[in-house]
Amino acid sequence: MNFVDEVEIHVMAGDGGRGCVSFRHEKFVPKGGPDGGDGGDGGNVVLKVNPNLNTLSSFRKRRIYRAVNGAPGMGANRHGKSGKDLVIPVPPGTEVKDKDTGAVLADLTQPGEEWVAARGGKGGLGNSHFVSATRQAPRYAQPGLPGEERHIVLELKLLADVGLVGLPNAGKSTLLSVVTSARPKIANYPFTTLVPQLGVVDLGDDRSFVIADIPGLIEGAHTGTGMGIEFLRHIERTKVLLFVVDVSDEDPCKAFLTVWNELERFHRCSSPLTEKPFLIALNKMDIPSKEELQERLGAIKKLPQVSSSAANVVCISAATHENIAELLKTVQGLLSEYSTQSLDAGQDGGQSERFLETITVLH
Ligand SMILES: Nc1nc2c(ncn2[C@@H]2O[C@H](COP(=O)(O)OP(=O)(O)OP(=O)(O)O)[C@@H](O)[C@H]2O)c(=O)[nH]1
Ligand SMILES: [Mg+2]
Repeated sequence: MNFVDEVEIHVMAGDGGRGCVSFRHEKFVPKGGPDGGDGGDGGNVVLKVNPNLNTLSSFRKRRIYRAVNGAPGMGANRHGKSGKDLVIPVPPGTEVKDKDTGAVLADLTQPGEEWVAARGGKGGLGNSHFVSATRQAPRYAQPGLPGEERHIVLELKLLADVGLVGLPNAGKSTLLSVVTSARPKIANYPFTTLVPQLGVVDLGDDRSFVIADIPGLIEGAHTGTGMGIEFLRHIERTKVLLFVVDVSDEDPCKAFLTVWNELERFHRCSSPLTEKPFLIALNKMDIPSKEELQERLGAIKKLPQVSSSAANVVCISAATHENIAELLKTVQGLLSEYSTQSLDAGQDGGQSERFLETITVLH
């Protein structure tokens, strides 16, 4: 998937058309009254959510967006035509920021949702508006106002239900490729995944969920080490986190805690990522001996982060597919729990609707 997650564009609304200076020309009336029409308003630049889009890649080809100017007013009190709005389609989950201040201007999530990025200038009034007792023949009309223009940054946050997190080389992409039709790059070296990937897990009976695979995290990722933690924004809105830990590693607890600590340091979210419901997949169970596996599984379960939240730990092998079906069932269970809870609390915020939209896109 050609995935572009951040683009900068320049939006320019249309200028208002100028008002007209004109006088009635009637037979036998040498000096008719003023009849200059108003200028038309400039067109707005509008961003509109199109649920059939899932990338910002179209913005690579075009950076400048200009709406049409309003037409000038004309004689006989005819108003100028208003400029047409320029409507730019964006995918659901697009956050808009001011390029200069970094302030978040809009968060566009619902299909059909619209946001005016630059407002068109008002058209000027024609001279017929400026008649007064002392001035019967005004030779003045207003100019149109200039349209707004600004540089904005569009940032796409993937809308996935489950976010895969783990150290590089843990097997996240392999797992994604096994449970979805996504074909991410897989290789036996760290940082194979450079851009986030999405995939749909189809459980049949109309049950499915979306998984996001992001680049691996390492210690110090929050300071920019490795690929950094910028990619975590793509899992900010997932309902559940799935930690993928390489159980062939002698110390899988350390691997888990490294990732956990980095997630705790990601402060962009309203609530810490570590407060999300999570589960752990101990991957590569085909490599260690049975005893090693039991010992490592026990150690992980005893970690306070895991025991206090009663999180599920499942041993799997993405390579041999062992226990993959069980893992998916557990994930689905956790997601259903989440949905019931958030529906009770009224916090779903249309997420399930959006998630369905995403699925239709990806199939
Ligand atoms: N033996 C074994 N090897 C596995 C298993 N899962 C993944 N691998 C191998 O582990 C290596 C890393 O797999 P990836 O899926 O690329 O790992 P990743 O977590 O996506 O890595 P990054 O993208 O770098 O973060 C590859 O050589 C895989 O073939 C498994 O269950 N058993
Ligand atoms: Mg990967």
